Amino acid sequence: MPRPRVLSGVQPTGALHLGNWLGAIRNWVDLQDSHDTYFCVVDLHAITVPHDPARLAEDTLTTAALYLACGIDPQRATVFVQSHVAAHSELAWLLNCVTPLNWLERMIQFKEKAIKQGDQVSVGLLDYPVLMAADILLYDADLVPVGEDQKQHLELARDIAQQRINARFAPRDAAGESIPVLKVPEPLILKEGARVMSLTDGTAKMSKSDPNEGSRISLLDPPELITKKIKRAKTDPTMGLEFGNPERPEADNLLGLYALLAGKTRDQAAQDCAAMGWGQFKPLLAEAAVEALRPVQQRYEQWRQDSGAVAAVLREGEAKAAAVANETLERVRQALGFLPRS
Ligand code: AQP
Repeated sequence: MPRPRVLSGVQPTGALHLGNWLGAIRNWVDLQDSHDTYFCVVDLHAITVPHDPARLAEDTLTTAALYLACGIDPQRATVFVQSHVAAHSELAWLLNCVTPLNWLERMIQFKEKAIKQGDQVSVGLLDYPVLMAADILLYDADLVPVGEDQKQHLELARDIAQQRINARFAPRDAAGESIPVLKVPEPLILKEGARVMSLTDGTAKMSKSDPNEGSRISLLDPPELITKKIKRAKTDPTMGLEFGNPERPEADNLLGLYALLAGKTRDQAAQDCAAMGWGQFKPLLAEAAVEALRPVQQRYEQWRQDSGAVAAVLREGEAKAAAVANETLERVRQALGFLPRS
């Protein structure tokens, strides 16, 4: 039996942080043995918001190196850069032409990000979910790991595949049965969906694009900076750390982070910290963060010391990814009736 195929990616929109690690990459590492895994750095997505061309290439390389440092193994997973496989852009265009505009206009992430950008909002931002659908559908992915924020986009990818491509364009076999052009992927809901919140506002997601650097711990922050950010993290006047108190989002977030970073169960962490004041808890959290990130940072340095090592992984990944993606693209081109390429 072939292993179920999984595809996921992170945008190189800045330094990867604890949310990207604990909410996404850490889970990918666990999938590598049981699934056929494809992990890409989604650089085409990164330009759907204003970006700095002087940083894009370096951020792309850093993001790929961090995948490897976090434990993604190029022997077991295909690691590549989205824009290196041209089929992503091409399939996105083909899917654009069959996707109703109002499906995109109701996407929550578009509405949220568009508000922040006012009249500067690009067509690319509106089109983000179609590009994401192309990413997933090109690889015949069975499963896509999704957090709460991406569920709506995966649903859209399923609708495009099923209703707009397969239902309209699938060829028929000799018996008259339709042969699906695209595989319809399922969401992979991970058991421990870690949602890491900002250090400066326990109700907002930790995010690369938050202009306040102190709101996040980046995976490459040195120990002193981690300690300083945690020392300055927002707190409340109550003694004792606890989960689930809606009046105390910061306590909930930082205690959750502590459990994940120290490798404790949530019950154990809650028990250990129930009577602690913030002054006692914060150094403990800082130490757990520094220790959890130490091996990641060491492996990152090793990968970056050899200047061609990450690029070599990406070249190999590109070749493997392109072979799969081009086959799918060709199926879609044929189904839509294009003149075959020579
Ligand atoms: N705070 C978070 N907690 C848990 N998971 C998170 N992810 C991001 N932030 C958190 C997960 O990381 C993966 C990749 O994210 P992305 O870079 O594609 O886009 P994003 O979700 O928009 O991440 P950011 O950091 O907030 O980036 P910007 O600021 O550029 O928009 C996804 O699986 C996501 O769930």
